[in-house]
Amino acid sequence: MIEAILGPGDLPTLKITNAAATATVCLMGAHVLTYQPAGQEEMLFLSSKSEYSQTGAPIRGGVPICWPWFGPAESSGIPGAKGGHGFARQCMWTVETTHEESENSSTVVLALTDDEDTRAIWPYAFKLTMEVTVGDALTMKLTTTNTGTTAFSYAQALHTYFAVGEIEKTTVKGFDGLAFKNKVAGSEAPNPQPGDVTFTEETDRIYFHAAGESVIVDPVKKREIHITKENSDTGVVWNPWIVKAQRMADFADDEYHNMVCVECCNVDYDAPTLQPGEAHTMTAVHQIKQA
Ligand code: TA6
Repeated sequence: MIEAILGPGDLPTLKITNAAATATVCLMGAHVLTYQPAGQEEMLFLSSKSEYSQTGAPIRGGVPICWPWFGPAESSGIPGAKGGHGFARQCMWTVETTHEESENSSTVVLALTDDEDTRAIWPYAFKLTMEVTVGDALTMKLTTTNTGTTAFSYAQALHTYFAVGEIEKTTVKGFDGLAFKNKVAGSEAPNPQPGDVTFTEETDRIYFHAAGESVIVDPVKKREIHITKENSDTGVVWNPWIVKAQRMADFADDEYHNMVCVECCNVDYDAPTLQPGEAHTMTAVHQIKQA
């Protein structure tokens, strides 16, 4: 079943229910808020202090879409840029299609096109679609089409917040041996990732040549979350830890214990450039497996 409901903050939201899972997708930002497979705990983290408004802070948790820039506006190179991670997550998207493929799979497609407000920030014609398939996995396909007459470059991320039992006991596999930028230190790390990613401090890393599968290993929830992707060569792992958690008004001080972001991206050298008429699709598949 796919229902139009008023979600948190009375924001228009699609509620998707089938035999395999339930999920909710807010039209503001085409923002996946929740995804819970049948018989499992919720996969995503949502802060208890998140705002839900078009004019306030972006939703803190779920799957924020970062587009057409990643990171602070100041470093985006876009004169009209305001705020972190682009404007797409604070625009109201439209529902393009909904489809129930089977009793175990449902797909919704949301769309965003340029308008005078977006063109005032970023002077290009585009169509964005976010295809969300809810089944025994959560699959998201983010497609950018250049509908204008001039080429443009952009950066993007599916900034997914995962619920974990305890960050200090959580490890993330799949980045072993990869070079990365340590955003906390503000520099490229001198050595590649040594083995699994573990968490003992604020962790904010952009991994390069990270096209492979990653796995969040959560011994407390006794589960693994497997992440595979297409057309994404960069990835981000983030946990704010103590001090940054205290600085975020839309994030409870102790919530850093129970979340980790593992993000599928096209950033840095991996940022796409589209000629008029060209399109690019980044796909991410997330599936819970018992540990
Ligand atoms: O992806 C990690 C990151 O870039 C961190 O540096 C931190 O800023 C996080 O995103 C949250 O960004 P936001 O704009 O949603 O507060």
